[in-house]
Amino acid sequence: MLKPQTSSTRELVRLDGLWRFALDTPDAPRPWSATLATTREAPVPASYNDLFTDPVIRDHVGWVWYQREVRVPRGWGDDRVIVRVDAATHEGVVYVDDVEVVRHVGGYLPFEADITEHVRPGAPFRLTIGVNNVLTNETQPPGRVEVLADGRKKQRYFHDFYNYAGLARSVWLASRPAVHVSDITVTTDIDGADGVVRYAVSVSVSGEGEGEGAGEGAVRVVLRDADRAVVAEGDGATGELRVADATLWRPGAGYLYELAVEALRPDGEVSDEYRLPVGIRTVEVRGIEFLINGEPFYFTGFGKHEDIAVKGKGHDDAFLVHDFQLIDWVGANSIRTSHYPYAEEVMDFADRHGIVVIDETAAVGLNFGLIGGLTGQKAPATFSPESINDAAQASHAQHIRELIDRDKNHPCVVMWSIANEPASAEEGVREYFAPLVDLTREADPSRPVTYVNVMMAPPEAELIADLFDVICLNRYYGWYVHTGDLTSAEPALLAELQLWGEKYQRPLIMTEYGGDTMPGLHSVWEQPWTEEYQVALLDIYHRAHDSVPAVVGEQVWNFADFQTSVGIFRVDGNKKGVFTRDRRPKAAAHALRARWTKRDANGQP
Ligand code: GCB
Repeated sequence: MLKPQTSSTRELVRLDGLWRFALDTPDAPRPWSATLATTREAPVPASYNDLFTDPVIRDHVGWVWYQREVRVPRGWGDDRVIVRVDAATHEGVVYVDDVEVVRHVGGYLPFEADITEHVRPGAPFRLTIGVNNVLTNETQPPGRVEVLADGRKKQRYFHDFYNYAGLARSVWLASRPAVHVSDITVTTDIDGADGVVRYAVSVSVSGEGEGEGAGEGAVRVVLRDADRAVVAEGDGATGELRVADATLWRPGAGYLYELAVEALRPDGEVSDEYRLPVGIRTVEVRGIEFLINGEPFYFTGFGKHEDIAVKGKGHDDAFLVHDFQLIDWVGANSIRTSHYPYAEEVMDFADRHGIVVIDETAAVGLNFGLIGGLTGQKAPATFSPESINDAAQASHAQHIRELIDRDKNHPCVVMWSIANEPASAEEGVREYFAPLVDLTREADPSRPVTYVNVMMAPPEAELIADLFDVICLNRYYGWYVHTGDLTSAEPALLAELQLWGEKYQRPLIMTEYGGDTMPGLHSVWEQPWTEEYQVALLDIYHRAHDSVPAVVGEQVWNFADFQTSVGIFRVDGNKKGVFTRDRRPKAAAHALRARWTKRDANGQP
């Protein structure tokens, strides 16, 4: 799905700001049919959970309503009018006045509706968006709602970050012509000094004669360099452009061309223009190497979260800029969008600044083995008709398709991660994942595919690693096992890494390693939670990474402290951040800086 934009044929109004806000209650039927009976206001974009002091809002399970008036710009009479929601966590429904115009499940990906038939240029309408935070076996991520003896509902889930909800990304009103560019797929190659840009464009017609390819006119494309000079041109809905002496998109140097795509009417007039940034680069896995532009790449960086005080998962440009400043300062070259697709602003920024991204789905917590915990309860099977079943797999498949559809043209994305820590040693896991891997490769043959392996599924027990191009490992030696005993942790870690390397002969990335750390806590001994311990723990990993040739990357867990649900393992959230939640460096940040700033942009020493 193309991101809305302004161009010579398109306009855009950002609907961010304060909206009327109310929880759904049984005594308020059809909250969309009139002005919401509330004095409460909530900002968009922001998660709603931490905004208000009322615990009922923070702990609410179910629908909430956002509402505001919107006026369609006067000049949009000849165009289609689109409402676009960048994300509604986890299900969204949009009403224009009394009419439902679109419904979407999947909390971290966009959806849109053509509302032309329901609005008039120059006139206002009432825009109501319902957002449901409920997680089930069939959502990404999964969860379940429990009803307590006193009737309260509690949302349970099997992942570590807090289930923030609401409209955490922007909402847009966009115009576009009836005959419009509805999709573009770009892949790139390098041929000697030339860059090769292959493109495929879909043109759709909205309104009369609606549909993709309906009334198909011609397509023209023009590729410009960063100085706006035309470097290649083409005609037709698919084609290949050659750029002589191309400037490549590289880690640390996100050079972008711009592909202007024009949909032409039969009379040759331009109906629509869409401008897509294009980075020319290649990605390839060869043996135990991960190559970008044919050169070995070593990932340094972090698993992150979209997580800040008050706004929760609300996108914030100031934090975007600051986080990437810190990533640059520490000498890192990459991130993983753990554990869900991030705001498109993040992906665009990474494109422009040459930050390498492992793009992850929201399939986190497909692992019921962790459920019983200390209660002694027997954990249920993860993959079974009663739990993660065919319907869950179909929803996971749809989520992967939507992610690739959104992010396929980002040069920063070098690999898809289709799940974090599923129960990959449990029966049924292969039947579940094999079709999803096939689907991912089919949707995007140009990028490697990975999944992130959990510590409880070591190479002796694991059942799906051979399906993937790269094996990502989350390991907590020195933290969840061998706690406070790095002397035992180090050889255990090294032995496991060597086993993975020998068994699979493909690249390994340590996508999580770390330990909770209270800033300001110090000790001369190996004391978990101290700043010294975090540094010493990271060190044992670095020695192991440096000695196992198949390891092609290290991403510390986590970039910053983040909020979680309550639990005996968490003190106001997860404290494995190298930076605090307000982005102050712990000692580990300086230690990582000393290691990573000695490396080149490809992460090579
Ligand atoms: C993991 C998860 C991550 C958690 C982390 C932890 O393995 O992938 O979401 O936050 O462990 O700190 O326990």
